[in-house]
Amino acid sequence: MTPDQSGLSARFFAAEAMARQLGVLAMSYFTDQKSLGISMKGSQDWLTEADGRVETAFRAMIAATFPNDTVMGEEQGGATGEALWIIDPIDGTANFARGDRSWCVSIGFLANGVPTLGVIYAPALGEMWLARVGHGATLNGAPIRCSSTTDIARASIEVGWSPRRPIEDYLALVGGYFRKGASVKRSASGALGLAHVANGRTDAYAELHINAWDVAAGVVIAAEAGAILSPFFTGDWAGGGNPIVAVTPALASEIMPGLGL
Ligand code: LIP
Repeated sequence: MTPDQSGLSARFFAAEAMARQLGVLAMSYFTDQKSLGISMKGSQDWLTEADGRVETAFRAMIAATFPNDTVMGEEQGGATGEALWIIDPIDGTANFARGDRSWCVSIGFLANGVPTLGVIYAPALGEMWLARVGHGATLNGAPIRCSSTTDIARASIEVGWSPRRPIEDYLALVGGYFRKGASVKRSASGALGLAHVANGRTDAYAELHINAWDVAAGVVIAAEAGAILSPFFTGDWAGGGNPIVAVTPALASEIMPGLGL
C-alpha cells in the first residue's frame, strides 16, 4: 500500500537513522582493510563482505519497521512494489575496496513507482545527503541547489563508466564533452556523482548504463536541488537499468543528446 504523507515522513526520518547505523557497520569493515574480504562479480565489478552485510542489516531493519514494504537491493535483488525501498549497500565498491573514502550507502524510496525519498550517506567523508519530493534537498542539514553554469566551456562533468557498455561508446561520450570545452571526471560512485550535481560540485552526471540501486536516492536529491533528470524509471528499469543524466538546466541540451536523451 502507498504510504500517505505521515507515512512518508516516518519513512524519511527512519531512512536517515538507518543510513547512519548502516554507515557505522560499513565503516567497521572499511577501517579494517587488512581483513576485508574482497571478490569480483565480473570485470571491474567489485564485491566486499561489507556489501552483503550492510544490505542484510537493512532488510532486517525494514522487516522490523515497515513489514509491508518491499526491498530491492544490489546484492540480493527483489521485486518492485507500491512501497519500495531500493538500496545500494556500498556504492563505490571499487573505491571502498582500495581504502578510497569516495563511497556511500544509498537508500531510495519509491511510492507507487515514483522516486520520493533519497538518502545518501558517505560516512568516511562525513556527508549526509537527504531529499524528499516537495521538501528540497540538504547536505548535512543545509539546503543545496545545483549550479547556475550556462557555458559548457566552463562546465565540470562526471561521466560514469562500467563494462556494461562498449568502451568505444564511453570514449566517444567523454571525447564529445571535452571537445565542447568541458572538464570531465569519474569518481566510480554513481550515487555520489548525482549528489554532487545537487550542490554544484559538478554541473552534470551522465552514464550510458546504470542500475536502479545506484540512482534511486540520487535522482530525488538532484531533482529537489533544481537539476534536470532523465526519465530513468521507465521501461525495464528494474530488470535492465537505463542511461542516466542529472544536469543543471542551462546545460541539458549540451549533455543529454550524447546519450540519445
Ligand atoms: C558503481 C556505480 C557506478 C558505475 C560502476 C558501479 P557499485 O556501483 O555507482 O556508477 O560506473 O561501474 O556500478 O558497483 O560500486 O555499487
